[in-house]
Amino acid sequence: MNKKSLAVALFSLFLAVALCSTASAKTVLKLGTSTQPSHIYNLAAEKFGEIVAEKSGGDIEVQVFPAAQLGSERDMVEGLQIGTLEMTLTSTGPMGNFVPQVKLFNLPFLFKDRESCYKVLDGEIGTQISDLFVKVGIRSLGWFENGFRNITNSKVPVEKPADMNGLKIRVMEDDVFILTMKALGASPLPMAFGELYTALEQKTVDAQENPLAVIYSSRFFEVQKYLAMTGHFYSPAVLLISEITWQSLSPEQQKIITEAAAQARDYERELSLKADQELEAACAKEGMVITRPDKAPFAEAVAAVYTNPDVIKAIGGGDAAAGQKLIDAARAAAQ
Ligand code: EAX
Repeated sequence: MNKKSLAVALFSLFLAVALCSTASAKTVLKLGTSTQPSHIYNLAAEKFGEIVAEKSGGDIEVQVFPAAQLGSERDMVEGLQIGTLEMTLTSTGPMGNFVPQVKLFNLPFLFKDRESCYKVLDGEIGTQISDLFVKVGIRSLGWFENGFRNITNSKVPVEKPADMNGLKIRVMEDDVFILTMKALGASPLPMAFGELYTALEQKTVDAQENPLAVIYSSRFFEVQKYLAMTGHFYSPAVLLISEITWQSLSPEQQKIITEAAAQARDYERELSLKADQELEAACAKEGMVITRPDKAPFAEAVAAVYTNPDVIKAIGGGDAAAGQKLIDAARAAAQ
């Protein structure tokens, strides 16, 4: 080996070592979601990543994996618990299986409007509930937004609860959703979101319900003719980090992540509001037939969910009196 090639070899070795050591110094946080890349969760997750990268001077890298590439929402929360995944932005759909008190937010027609959602979620009740997550190995970085959910189906324009009679509808995996759809006369089928498009396409189910931002980004208009603006559930989302990951971070890194999460939450809520303002027209343009039913008969039909003893007990974490107290407090604050 002559001097020049020795120098080149040494330099390459130096570079390789330098690159390796930078790579190992970097903290990589994988963040999974269930929705399509253009959905607001992923736009907010990318924004979160940008803020974190900037604040940490590139020391922390957030890698976003949309479309259930890392598993269903439930799988991802389980991954957080055992430390095989660092972060997820998920609906509260599966969360009641981990922290039953979250079922409170799954109650139909609980919130009057967005303002009342934020008041409850960002206030005492929302904090009290998200503080419980740490006990099951996950940490909440704030309540984000999935949105007010509306019903789509391939069979009938829904104007009143009776129109839902017998409709086979996919719901998220929680008994509060199942009970609500049964009270409306439909036949609910719990299913992970990742299987939904195919189930609608193959007509395993006739119907589903989701916020406009999900309906549009998942192109459900290709397989669903009718959209009823029922707004029956307000669906919060929550940004979660594995407690194992959290404890491995420095206080400075934790601070960066907390601050970036708050900024990304505000950004995402704005995107969600904009989606609600714009996507009804966009769905109509794609050929959906849209109805705007009177919500009162729907709210009346599902009133029994609030008095269901199993639901009340679950919301209280096994204590019916605590559950009732939480429901009353949320209802009072949400109006
Ligand atoms: O979190 O499962 C659902 O219908 C959710 O709304 C969706 O995965 C976004």
